[in-house]
Amino acid sequence: MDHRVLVVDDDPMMLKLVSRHLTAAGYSVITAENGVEALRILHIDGPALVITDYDMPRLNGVELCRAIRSSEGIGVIYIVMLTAMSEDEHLVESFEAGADDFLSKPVTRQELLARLKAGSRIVELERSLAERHMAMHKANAELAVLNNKLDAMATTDELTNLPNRREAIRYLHDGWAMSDRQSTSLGCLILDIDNFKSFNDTYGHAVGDAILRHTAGMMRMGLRKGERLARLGGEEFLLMCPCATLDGLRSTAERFRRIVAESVFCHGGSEVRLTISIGGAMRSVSTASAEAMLKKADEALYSAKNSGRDTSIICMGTDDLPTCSATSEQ
Ligand code: GH3
Ligand code: MG
Ligand code: MG
Repeated sequence: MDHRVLVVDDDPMMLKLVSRHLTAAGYSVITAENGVEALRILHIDGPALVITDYDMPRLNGVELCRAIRSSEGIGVIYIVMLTAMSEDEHLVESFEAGADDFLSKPVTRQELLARLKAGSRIVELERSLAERHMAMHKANAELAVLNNKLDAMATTDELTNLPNRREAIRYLHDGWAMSDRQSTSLGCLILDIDNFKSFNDTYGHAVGDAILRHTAGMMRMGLRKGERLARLGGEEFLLMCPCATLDGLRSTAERFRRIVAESVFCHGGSEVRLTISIGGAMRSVSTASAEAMLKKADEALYSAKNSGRDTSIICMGTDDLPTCSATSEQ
């Protein structure tokens, strides 16, 4: 408990009297002869208990109260106004200015100590409330950080750091909804590493994981504005291309196919060549839903695999697969 008291009075006799009572009761007393001096003391780790005279030159008691209450640098302060005048208007003025209590002159020892004791209790309460408030504030901030981490964990694929399957499906629906809202075109691509199983079989699962990370990283670097990439699962990725034209989607698919084909994955001192096959679909008037568009892309991917891999096939939603466009540079 803080046992320091600041006594402010321009009357040296009064300062002496109050200080004597307080010192005898175990308080440590600091004195100031006017409000300006009191403010200076309060700004540098001053006491939380202040007894101030009402009538003082320069800054009077009421002005001192206002200055304390409007100062951000001063913490919890309990102010007792010392006044020779007990007219209601002075009391009201003091309380409105921020005084917590008042004492009428002549001051008796018992009343002075009783009022200060009550003040100390309130200071302690206010301080513990402020501490609790701070602790709650800190806990809330920590919770917000944790929630952000949880959100990221729920939407991120651990292996590749790309958005996960749940996010992929959200991207698909978001894209669909935006295309509805803005009457814009929409395309999507499924990108699948060729013969990935054989890498697992040849080099082991850990190297397979590294290949997945490498491929995801390469594709991420190749992203352009508006394109959204996510891992659908296994060695399959989804790329959403809002506002794409059929030609645009074709060239996007080729861009990604080349990015992977031209990338170098090194293992055991040698270079491992990787390729991907890509199936794509454009939303058309006959595409019933986002899922139907994804299914079309998957069918196109199946065709790409059947036509020898390292290739991309894109189809319009209305097209049957045989008329889809296939592009590759084999
Ligand atoms: P295709 O060219 O037809 O796509 O053949 P593929 O071998 O790439 O495809 P397939 O579906 O036959 O095999 C995919 C393999 O990917 C099987 C599965 O064990 C492996 N796989 C799926 N997820 C992971 C993973 O997170 N890490 C590793 N290392 N392997 C994975
Ligand atoms: Mg594959
Ligand atoms: Mg696959």
